[in-house]
Amino acid sequence: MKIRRYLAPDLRQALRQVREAQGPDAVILSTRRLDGEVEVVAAIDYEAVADAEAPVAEMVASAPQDDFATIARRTLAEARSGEVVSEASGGGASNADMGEELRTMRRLLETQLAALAWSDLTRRAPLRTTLLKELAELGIAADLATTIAAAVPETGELAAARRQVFAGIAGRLAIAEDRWLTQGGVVVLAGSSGAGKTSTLAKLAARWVMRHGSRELALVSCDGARFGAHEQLRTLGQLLDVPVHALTSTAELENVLPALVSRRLVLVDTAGSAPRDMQLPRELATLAAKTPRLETALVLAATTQAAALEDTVRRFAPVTPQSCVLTRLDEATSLGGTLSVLMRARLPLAWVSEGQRVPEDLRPARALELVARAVQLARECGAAADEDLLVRRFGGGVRASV
Ligand SMILES: Nc1nc2c(ncn2[C@@H]2O[C@H](COP(=O)(O)OP(=O)(O)O)[C@@H](O)[C@H]2O)c(=O)[nH]1
Ligand SMILES: [Mg+2]
Repeated sequence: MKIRRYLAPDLRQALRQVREAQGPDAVILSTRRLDGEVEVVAAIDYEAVADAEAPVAEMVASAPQDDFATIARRTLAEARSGEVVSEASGGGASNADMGEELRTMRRLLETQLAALAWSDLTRRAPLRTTLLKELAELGIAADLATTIAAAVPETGELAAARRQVFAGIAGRLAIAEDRWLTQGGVVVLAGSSGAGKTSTLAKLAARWVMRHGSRELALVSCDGARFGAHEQLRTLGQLLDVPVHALTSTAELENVLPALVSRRLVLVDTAGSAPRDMQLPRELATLAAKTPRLETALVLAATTQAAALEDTVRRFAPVTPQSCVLTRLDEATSLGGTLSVLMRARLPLAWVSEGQRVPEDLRPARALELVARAVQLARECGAAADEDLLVRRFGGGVRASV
């Protein structure tokens, strides 16, 4: 075994020296900072090159404790820039091994740094870490939680800080005042299948008739895909004494809408839009460009995973939906993910639906009520964020601000 020590201004240059002097099979035994330089100790075992695969944990453990954070930061910065990895993986199989070792080391260091940063923050800002933990328990996305908690001064009482956090969430939720039932419009309800589009339409239609009578309302079904969808709307139309237009697709809307200009409110039901399917968003975008009165409202179920809700919001972005309706609130076991999607999208929430009864189970959206509901659900479901989760969620974000 031949062991050598290298000194260089940074880790990248030190590693280059190692490779030039001892070849690609050299194993890094330790790294540390010395008087503004990086010292790397490397070894090559000519008899058993296989032994050179020293566990990364040993390499890290051999680094002096006081220099750990500094070395780690630098290593991370360099590894992130891709220089070390790409250099290491530029040669043969052993270089690839070295690249893999560095990547493993980077992951290890990232975890270590996140844990260090989180425990440091817990010591320096206990109130903020308590708030971050509670936000994680609500299910609020890490980036939003970090921003919301950072706006609360560390000096106050926990109860007051909590109120500020709730107000922070509520303030980021855009709420749309009801215009449909007061002024009318051409409202297209869109979203994934089963989200509650037809039920919401029925609830809105029934409320309109109760308030204004049936004369100025028209219903349009563009759901030619789902078996019985047209009949469902026709039955509703008969009950409310309102005309129903059954179309096979939204593309036909353009021909039907001119005949409905005298109707103050036109409610349009659409077929469920599948993940990644852009057909309906495209058709609606084209139609919206030609029909100023037309607005799209996304119907989002609170029981849907945040990623799927985000997909719906992203796909319908070309249509620029004016608002959304949140359904199935009564079935949700956590609301943080859904609220995070709404906060990010800044999509004004007009109504919330919390049951199947027509027309009772529909209420105008209220931001603080939703936050209170999210808190209540987290309490009822015993949501708990353990230390590992908090480190993973916030260690990285906190590190950037340390
Ligand atoms: N529990 C509950 N069920 C709902 C809610 N909204 C709709 N549903 C039910 O969900 C199912 C699908 O609703 P539907 O309106 O047909 O969805 P669509 O495919 O988007 O038109 C129906 O059985 C509805 O009664 C709600 O807020 N809460
Ligand atoms: Mg439907």
